[in-house]
Amino acid sequence: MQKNKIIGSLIGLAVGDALGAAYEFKRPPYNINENYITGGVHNVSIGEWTDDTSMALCLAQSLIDKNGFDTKDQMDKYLSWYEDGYFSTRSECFDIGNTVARALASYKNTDEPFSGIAGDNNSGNGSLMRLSPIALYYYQDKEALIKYAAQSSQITHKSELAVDVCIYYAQLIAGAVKGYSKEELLSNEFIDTKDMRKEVINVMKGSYKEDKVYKPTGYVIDTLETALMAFYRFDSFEDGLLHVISLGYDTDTVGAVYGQLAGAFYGHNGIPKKWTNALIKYNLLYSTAEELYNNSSVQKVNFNDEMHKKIHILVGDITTINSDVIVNAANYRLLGGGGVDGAIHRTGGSKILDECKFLRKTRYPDGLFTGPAVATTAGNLKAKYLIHTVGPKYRFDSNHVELLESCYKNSLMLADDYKCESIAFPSIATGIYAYPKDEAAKIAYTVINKLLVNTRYIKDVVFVFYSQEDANIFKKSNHIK
Ligand code: AR6
Repeated sequence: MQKNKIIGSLIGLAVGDALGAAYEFKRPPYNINENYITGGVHNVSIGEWTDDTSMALCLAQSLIDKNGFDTKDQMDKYLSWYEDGYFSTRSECFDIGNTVARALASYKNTDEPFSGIAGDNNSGNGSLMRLSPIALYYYQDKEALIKYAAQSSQITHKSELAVDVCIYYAQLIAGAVKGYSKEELLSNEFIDTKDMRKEVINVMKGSYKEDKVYKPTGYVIDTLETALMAFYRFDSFEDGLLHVISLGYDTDTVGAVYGQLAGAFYGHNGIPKKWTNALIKYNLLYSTAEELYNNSSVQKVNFNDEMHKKIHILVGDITTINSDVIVNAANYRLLGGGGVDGAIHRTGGSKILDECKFLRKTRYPDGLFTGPAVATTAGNLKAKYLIHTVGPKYRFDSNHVELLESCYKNSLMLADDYKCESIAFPSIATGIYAYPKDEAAKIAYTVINKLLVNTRYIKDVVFVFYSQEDANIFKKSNHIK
């Protein structure tokens, strides 16, 4: 779900830009075509996008290359776009906003990335138009999202209005990626307005709901208001986009701004194929968005407060844990053994063994392979279910990484299918099966951290270690304090 939304946001930006490009600076009323057309001030071809998308691609690529936010690298990439046509549809840059051009000139002279132009008079929409990669990369980490949305503007647009709008809009896009409804996203409670400029608060509080003439000029407040009006008023990506572009003025940018949010909300599947298919460099846009997704889902956050999902680390005996699901590091025979398996069968009692024997007679006559997961009663344990999974034997299974990933993934998803809210894992395969504890720690944490955003029911994941030393290895391997 998140992937469709992340790709939708970047492609949506480009589609809005490309559809609007041929109408830039036109005054309404005029007829718009439901397909791309050629022409306009830059004489664009069918599906050709402009500076909004080029800059968004530079920003996305920088987040990917640098594994996070790096102002200097972003400015270097913007400069190579400006000077050499990097991420342009042509061999050169053919469209650039004044504020961006001034900031880049200043950066070239001073080497100072925070070269943004300040003041209300410089509140153009040039930092908003390229914003979505920030939201797509940091959607799980609210603090970083706000900080970097602001800084991503400040390097070219230091105006408080431009910065506040970026802070606001990045949170809307992130919320849309997470699956919030329109009502939730647009409610007064969704975003903290403290310290925001009153012009921005006025829009947030609903000026976009008014029945009036919207004029999407290059002023960031106008752009924001028009994009939100369309997002609020229409029920599809297509209808909202056609409407904002029919209003004239800065059509490509209001299209791109609307497209970032609407694309995240309706997802890639919600954008008409006639528009995605004809988009220039569609594959590049798609693969960049996919890479953003792959990177963003393994953010350095160890839990997501907003979604109330948490990863806990506990030291103790897993058979005493109070959790909906307990995972057993079993062996293929499913009939008990040493280590955690032995402890679980001893404490859990004979009902577990009876069900395991039944499974062996029915579904698993040859035993359970390494990687899959199967649920049984939890017997006398304080859990609703016991999930059995067989870890890889480190020295014998050459594909031990994939197998260990599968153990965690399949157990988590099975618990979610059973509508459970909490799950406790032992350190699978790190005992008798001799998986090095630091390597296993990284795999376990990365897989769970990545998948936890997608669970419908599971909110708490507990990693249970038999000793403090093992818990410390886990923390150290994953840079957890
Ligand atoms: N609670 C929490 N963790 C425990 C407990 C416990 N009660 N007991 C051990 N550990 P292992 P494996 C830790 O050997 O490597 C069995 O015989 C332990 O310190 O149980 O996947 C099965 O039947 C270690 O870090 O599982 C299989 O034949 C981790 O749990 C084979 O062992 C896993 O150690 C599976 O080997």
